[in-house]
Amino acid sequence: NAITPESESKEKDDKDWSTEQISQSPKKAKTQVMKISIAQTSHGPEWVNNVDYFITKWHLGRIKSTSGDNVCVLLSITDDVVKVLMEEILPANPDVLEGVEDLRQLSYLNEPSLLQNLRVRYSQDLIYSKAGPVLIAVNPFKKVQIYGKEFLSAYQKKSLGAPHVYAVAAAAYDEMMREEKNQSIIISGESGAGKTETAKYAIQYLEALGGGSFGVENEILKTNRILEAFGNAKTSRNDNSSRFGKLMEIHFSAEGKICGAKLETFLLEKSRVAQLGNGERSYHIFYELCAGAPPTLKERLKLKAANEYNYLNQSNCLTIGGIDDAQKFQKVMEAFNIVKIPQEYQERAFALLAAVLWLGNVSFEVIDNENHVEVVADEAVTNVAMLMGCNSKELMVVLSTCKLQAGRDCIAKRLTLRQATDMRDSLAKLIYASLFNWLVEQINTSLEVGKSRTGRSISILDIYGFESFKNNSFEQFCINYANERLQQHFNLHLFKLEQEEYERDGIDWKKIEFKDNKECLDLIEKKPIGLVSLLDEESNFPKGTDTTFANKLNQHLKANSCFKGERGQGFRVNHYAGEVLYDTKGFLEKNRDPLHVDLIQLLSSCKCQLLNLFSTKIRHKSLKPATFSDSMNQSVITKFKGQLFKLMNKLEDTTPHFIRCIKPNPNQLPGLYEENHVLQQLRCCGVLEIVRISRSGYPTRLTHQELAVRYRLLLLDTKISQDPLNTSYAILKQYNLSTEMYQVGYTKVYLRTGQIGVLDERRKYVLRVIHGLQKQFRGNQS
Ligand code: AD9
Ligand code: MG
Repeated sequence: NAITPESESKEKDDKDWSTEQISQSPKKAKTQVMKISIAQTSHGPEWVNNVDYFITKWHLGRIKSTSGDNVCVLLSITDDVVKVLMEEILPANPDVLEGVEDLRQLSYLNEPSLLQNLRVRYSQDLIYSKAGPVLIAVNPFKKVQIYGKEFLSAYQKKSLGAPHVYAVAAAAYDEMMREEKNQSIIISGESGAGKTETAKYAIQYLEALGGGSFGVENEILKTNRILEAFGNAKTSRNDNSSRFGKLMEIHFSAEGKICGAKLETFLLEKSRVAQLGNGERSYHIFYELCAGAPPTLKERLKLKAANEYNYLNQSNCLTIGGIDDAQKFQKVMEAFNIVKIPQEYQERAFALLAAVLWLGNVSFEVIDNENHVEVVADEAVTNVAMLMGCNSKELMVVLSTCKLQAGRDCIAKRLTLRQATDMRDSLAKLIYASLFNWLVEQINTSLEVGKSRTGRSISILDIYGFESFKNNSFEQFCINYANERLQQHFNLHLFKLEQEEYERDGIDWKKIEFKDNKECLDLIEKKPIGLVSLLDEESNFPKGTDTTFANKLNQHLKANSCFKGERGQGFRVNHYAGEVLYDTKGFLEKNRDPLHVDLIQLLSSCKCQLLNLFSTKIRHKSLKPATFSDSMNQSVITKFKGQLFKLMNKLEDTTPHFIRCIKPNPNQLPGLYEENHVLQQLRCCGVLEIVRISRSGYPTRLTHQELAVRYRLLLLDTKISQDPLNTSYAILKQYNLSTEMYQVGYTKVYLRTGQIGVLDERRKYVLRVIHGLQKQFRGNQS
């Protein structure tokens, strides 16, 4: 169903074909047979929720004849001849370019050609490819024998050069040592595309380089077990989905040995603690604890099976195929020891997890006809109080009332069922998020051993990729905003690299234009009239609602071409990766993320040191003077924006290496390459952008040596010196390639799209003639 890999072996026609004439002079094509791709558009299943997304199927074929705008094409798979419009066909690449390592080697950089090239490689388990400076990793969803000791050492010794995440890590390391400049490896891609796995392989490479006397080099990967247990969950898209972003900064000594590391995390999805989509799970650690805690610990924590807890059993999904939660729990305990979390604190952490689970079972009883409630005094609330180390009466009061200041007096007002449930869930989320942050601190303390005096580091960023669902809320907005920022970084860097290469090789390089995403970033960030500012303004406004927010956007942002207002509560943003329709429902509340003073007070009154610590931290932040830039009074989006700015500043001081992970099918299955699924991601993660940049320049680059070796046989004038540069010149001249079509640099020849096809066609022709002559010669001899 794609431009099928029909190659020489299946050729129905002996005639030579050219890929070039098709775009240059269709009329000449009448007598030629060509390899082309035809698009067939039809409505497809709604795997991506863009309103009118079309599935395009590409077929490989050859042009039989042309008449006016029409072309008759012989389809390679079916042998059918179809009549299509000239504009519906695209040239395919010559077979010599099938499955190339770097997509930019392709003469024709159209979408079907890229898809075809990646498909050919994927079918041979070549999951890594390059698009110029960017590594593309297509998730194999199975074990591929390309990792481990042998490969690590081959990439260290440079005896293997094929695209690989190890090669990226090696390049980053070498450049850091050579240039004494910090490096970053920026990994992106949609959920389940393989970012976290790829990040682990990059760390594995760096760890294998060894450490000094610090011993941290063996710890970094192991801390991942803690992070994944507490920060990953099964979602509909990935059984091990990271619900936070992370930046791992690895420090090196002057000798190039690992001497420490620092972890930074972004925006953990708190809502998952209390609310699950059907078929999804909460954070792994809850199930692991229930399944794997030793009996004595279970007894102390009053722990039951996972299905007894409302927070876990609401989604009809308690286990993950092929995963043994109990065994995983052992691994987490080991990792806790590696990070040197004292036994006593480990148990406190587990007690808090149990408290969160029991909180979900706390229930309320309506006591009047205004829906006011009282907490039901059962085993759940008693256990929560015991595990948190507080008085259960006090806990019940906090969960069912709120204190109001009336003049000098403080009065308690009963909560409604809805309010009380929210209060209970807020407490669970607060405890869990604080625990997560505390663990990150513990990991950092443990990894920080030998703070690098050299300041040399490699940072690995594993952050959520662009998201576009049927329903897009505040979370998607934050994620896409982060991606928009990263995309800008990516664009700037890529263009700089391109230009540098041309300049280095001494060729004339008029600045190519490129579409940046400044307008979209302005739409989001501009002060005082941007999405973030308007959201904050409305969140601070007591009477603000999601609808008034939507109206405000409509009123103020109309002029920006990346914005489209919608009726009701929606709005559209034209992101670099496509248009996303957001629903403002819940935006204000999620952005305010109110912290209840009563809950913080409760935490500080508990007999649990961890909870006291959490409350101190929160208070410490909130007691700072309420300046505009103060972090506690900041909304979630403003905090996130600040974090992003810090991240971008850090990344800007590094040499970036980009990895784009691609998910070949939505079902997490091995061996299944769904073209449209891949295409959408190539568009989203900017691979097409790289290709577009290349297209506006000179996509084919051959060293003079390469050109000479392959095409010398075409030279009519055999007296030309053997020097590769002279040979290059002579070949280009002989074929009268217009000077606009190529440039000759110090080391390479740069060709415009399609030119290599012209040369290759000639080469084939000459080879055939030689072959014929040889045959004739042999015939004459015998
Ligand atoms: V999410 O945005 O955190 O939901 P990721 O991180 O992009 O997502 P992840 O790395 O978790 O995806 O990969 C998903 C699954 O794909 C893994 O659990 C593996 O089963 C599988 N995977 C990914 N990369 C590889 C690989 N190089 N080799 C084998 C892989 N399997
Ligand atoms: Mg992940």
